[in-house]
Amino acid sequence: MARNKITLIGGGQIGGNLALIAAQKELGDVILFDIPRAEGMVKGKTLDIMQLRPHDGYDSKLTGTSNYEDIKDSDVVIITAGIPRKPGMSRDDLLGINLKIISDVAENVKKYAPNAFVIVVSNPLDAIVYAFHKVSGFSKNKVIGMAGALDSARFKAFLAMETGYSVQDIQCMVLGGHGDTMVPITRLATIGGIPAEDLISKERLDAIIERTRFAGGEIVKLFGNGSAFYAPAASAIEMAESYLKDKKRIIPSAALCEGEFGIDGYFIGVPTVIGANGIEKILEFPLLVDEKTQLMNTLEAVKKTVAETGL
Ligand code: A3D
Repeated sequence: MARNKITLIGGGQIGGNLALIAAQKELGDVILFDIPRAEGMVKGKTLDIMQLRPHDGYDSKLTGTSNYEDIKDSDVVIITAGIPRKPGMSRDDLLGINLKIISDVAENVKKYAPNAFVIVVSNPLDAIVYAFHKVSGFSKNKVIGMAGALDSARFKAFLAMETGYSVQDIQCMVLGGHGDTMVPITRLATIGGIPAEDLISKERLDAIIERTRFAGGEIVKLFGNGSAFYAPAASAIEMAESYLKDKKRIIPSAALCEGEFGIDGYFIGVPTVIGANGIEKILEFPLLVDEKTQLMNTLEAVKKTVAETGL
């Protein structure tokens, strides 16, 4: 059986870690693509990971390239192409630059990998995934934005750090746009199946939610140059794996809503079922009034950035 082909467009911080995790999880052969200026970097990174192969014994092939023909017939494409946030820069400041980049990427993915499941990571996420969908014309089940997987993982990590209990037994869901207006559904956060609200004081829980909202910025500030990359890479791989293995995992992700949660025509973070057909379902459930208000608030923020794309 031929191995799956996983293309990573953008071979920077997240791209390199995507290649490493995809290889270590034995998901398939990896193409790490970047612009000609960065060709040496992606060739070097993939060669380095090839030399890690003898340690785990998996025979996948990793190729660094700046030639779009090499992405031909990919099963999955994960896009991190763009520039990351610098201190003082909002995700929206990135829009102008990353919009041009995503348009070029979308044209090429459409040409060379028209059947791929595409996971967009570049910021501002909700607008960039929208732009990819518009420019490529891909069907809505094949285009998804990674954000909720990361925001939920951050919420889980902070709850584990607060309680000292295993992160494995913590469940959380963060919906909405990928930005400060994201919507953590606090009542659905559980620790060992017990509502977190019953185990942690309101004051501490509020502080954890606030930290989750600004978790990306916290790391941007610490780095001083660039944004988070390990957890974002792991989050996107979790989505790719669910597609490739038809796991039907339920992962909050930016999906094109057409009426779900009262949202129409926008990509926004909602619980998605990811399987062999891509986004197989958006799991809609009743929201409390306050949650609905927060979701509409985040929708306004998403609408504003999408309007700025002019698409
Ligand atoms: P970085 O290490 O700069 O890598 C980006 C790569 O994209 C660089 O190697 C560039 O050379 C490359 N690139 C630029 N233009 C093109 C192009 N036209 N075609 C192909 N590749 C190109 O950044 P990073 O890996 O740290 O972050 C990548 C993106 O992910 C940024 O937009 C971040 O803001 C975003 N990000 C999103 C999240 C989410 O949760 C959504 C989290 C963290 C980062």
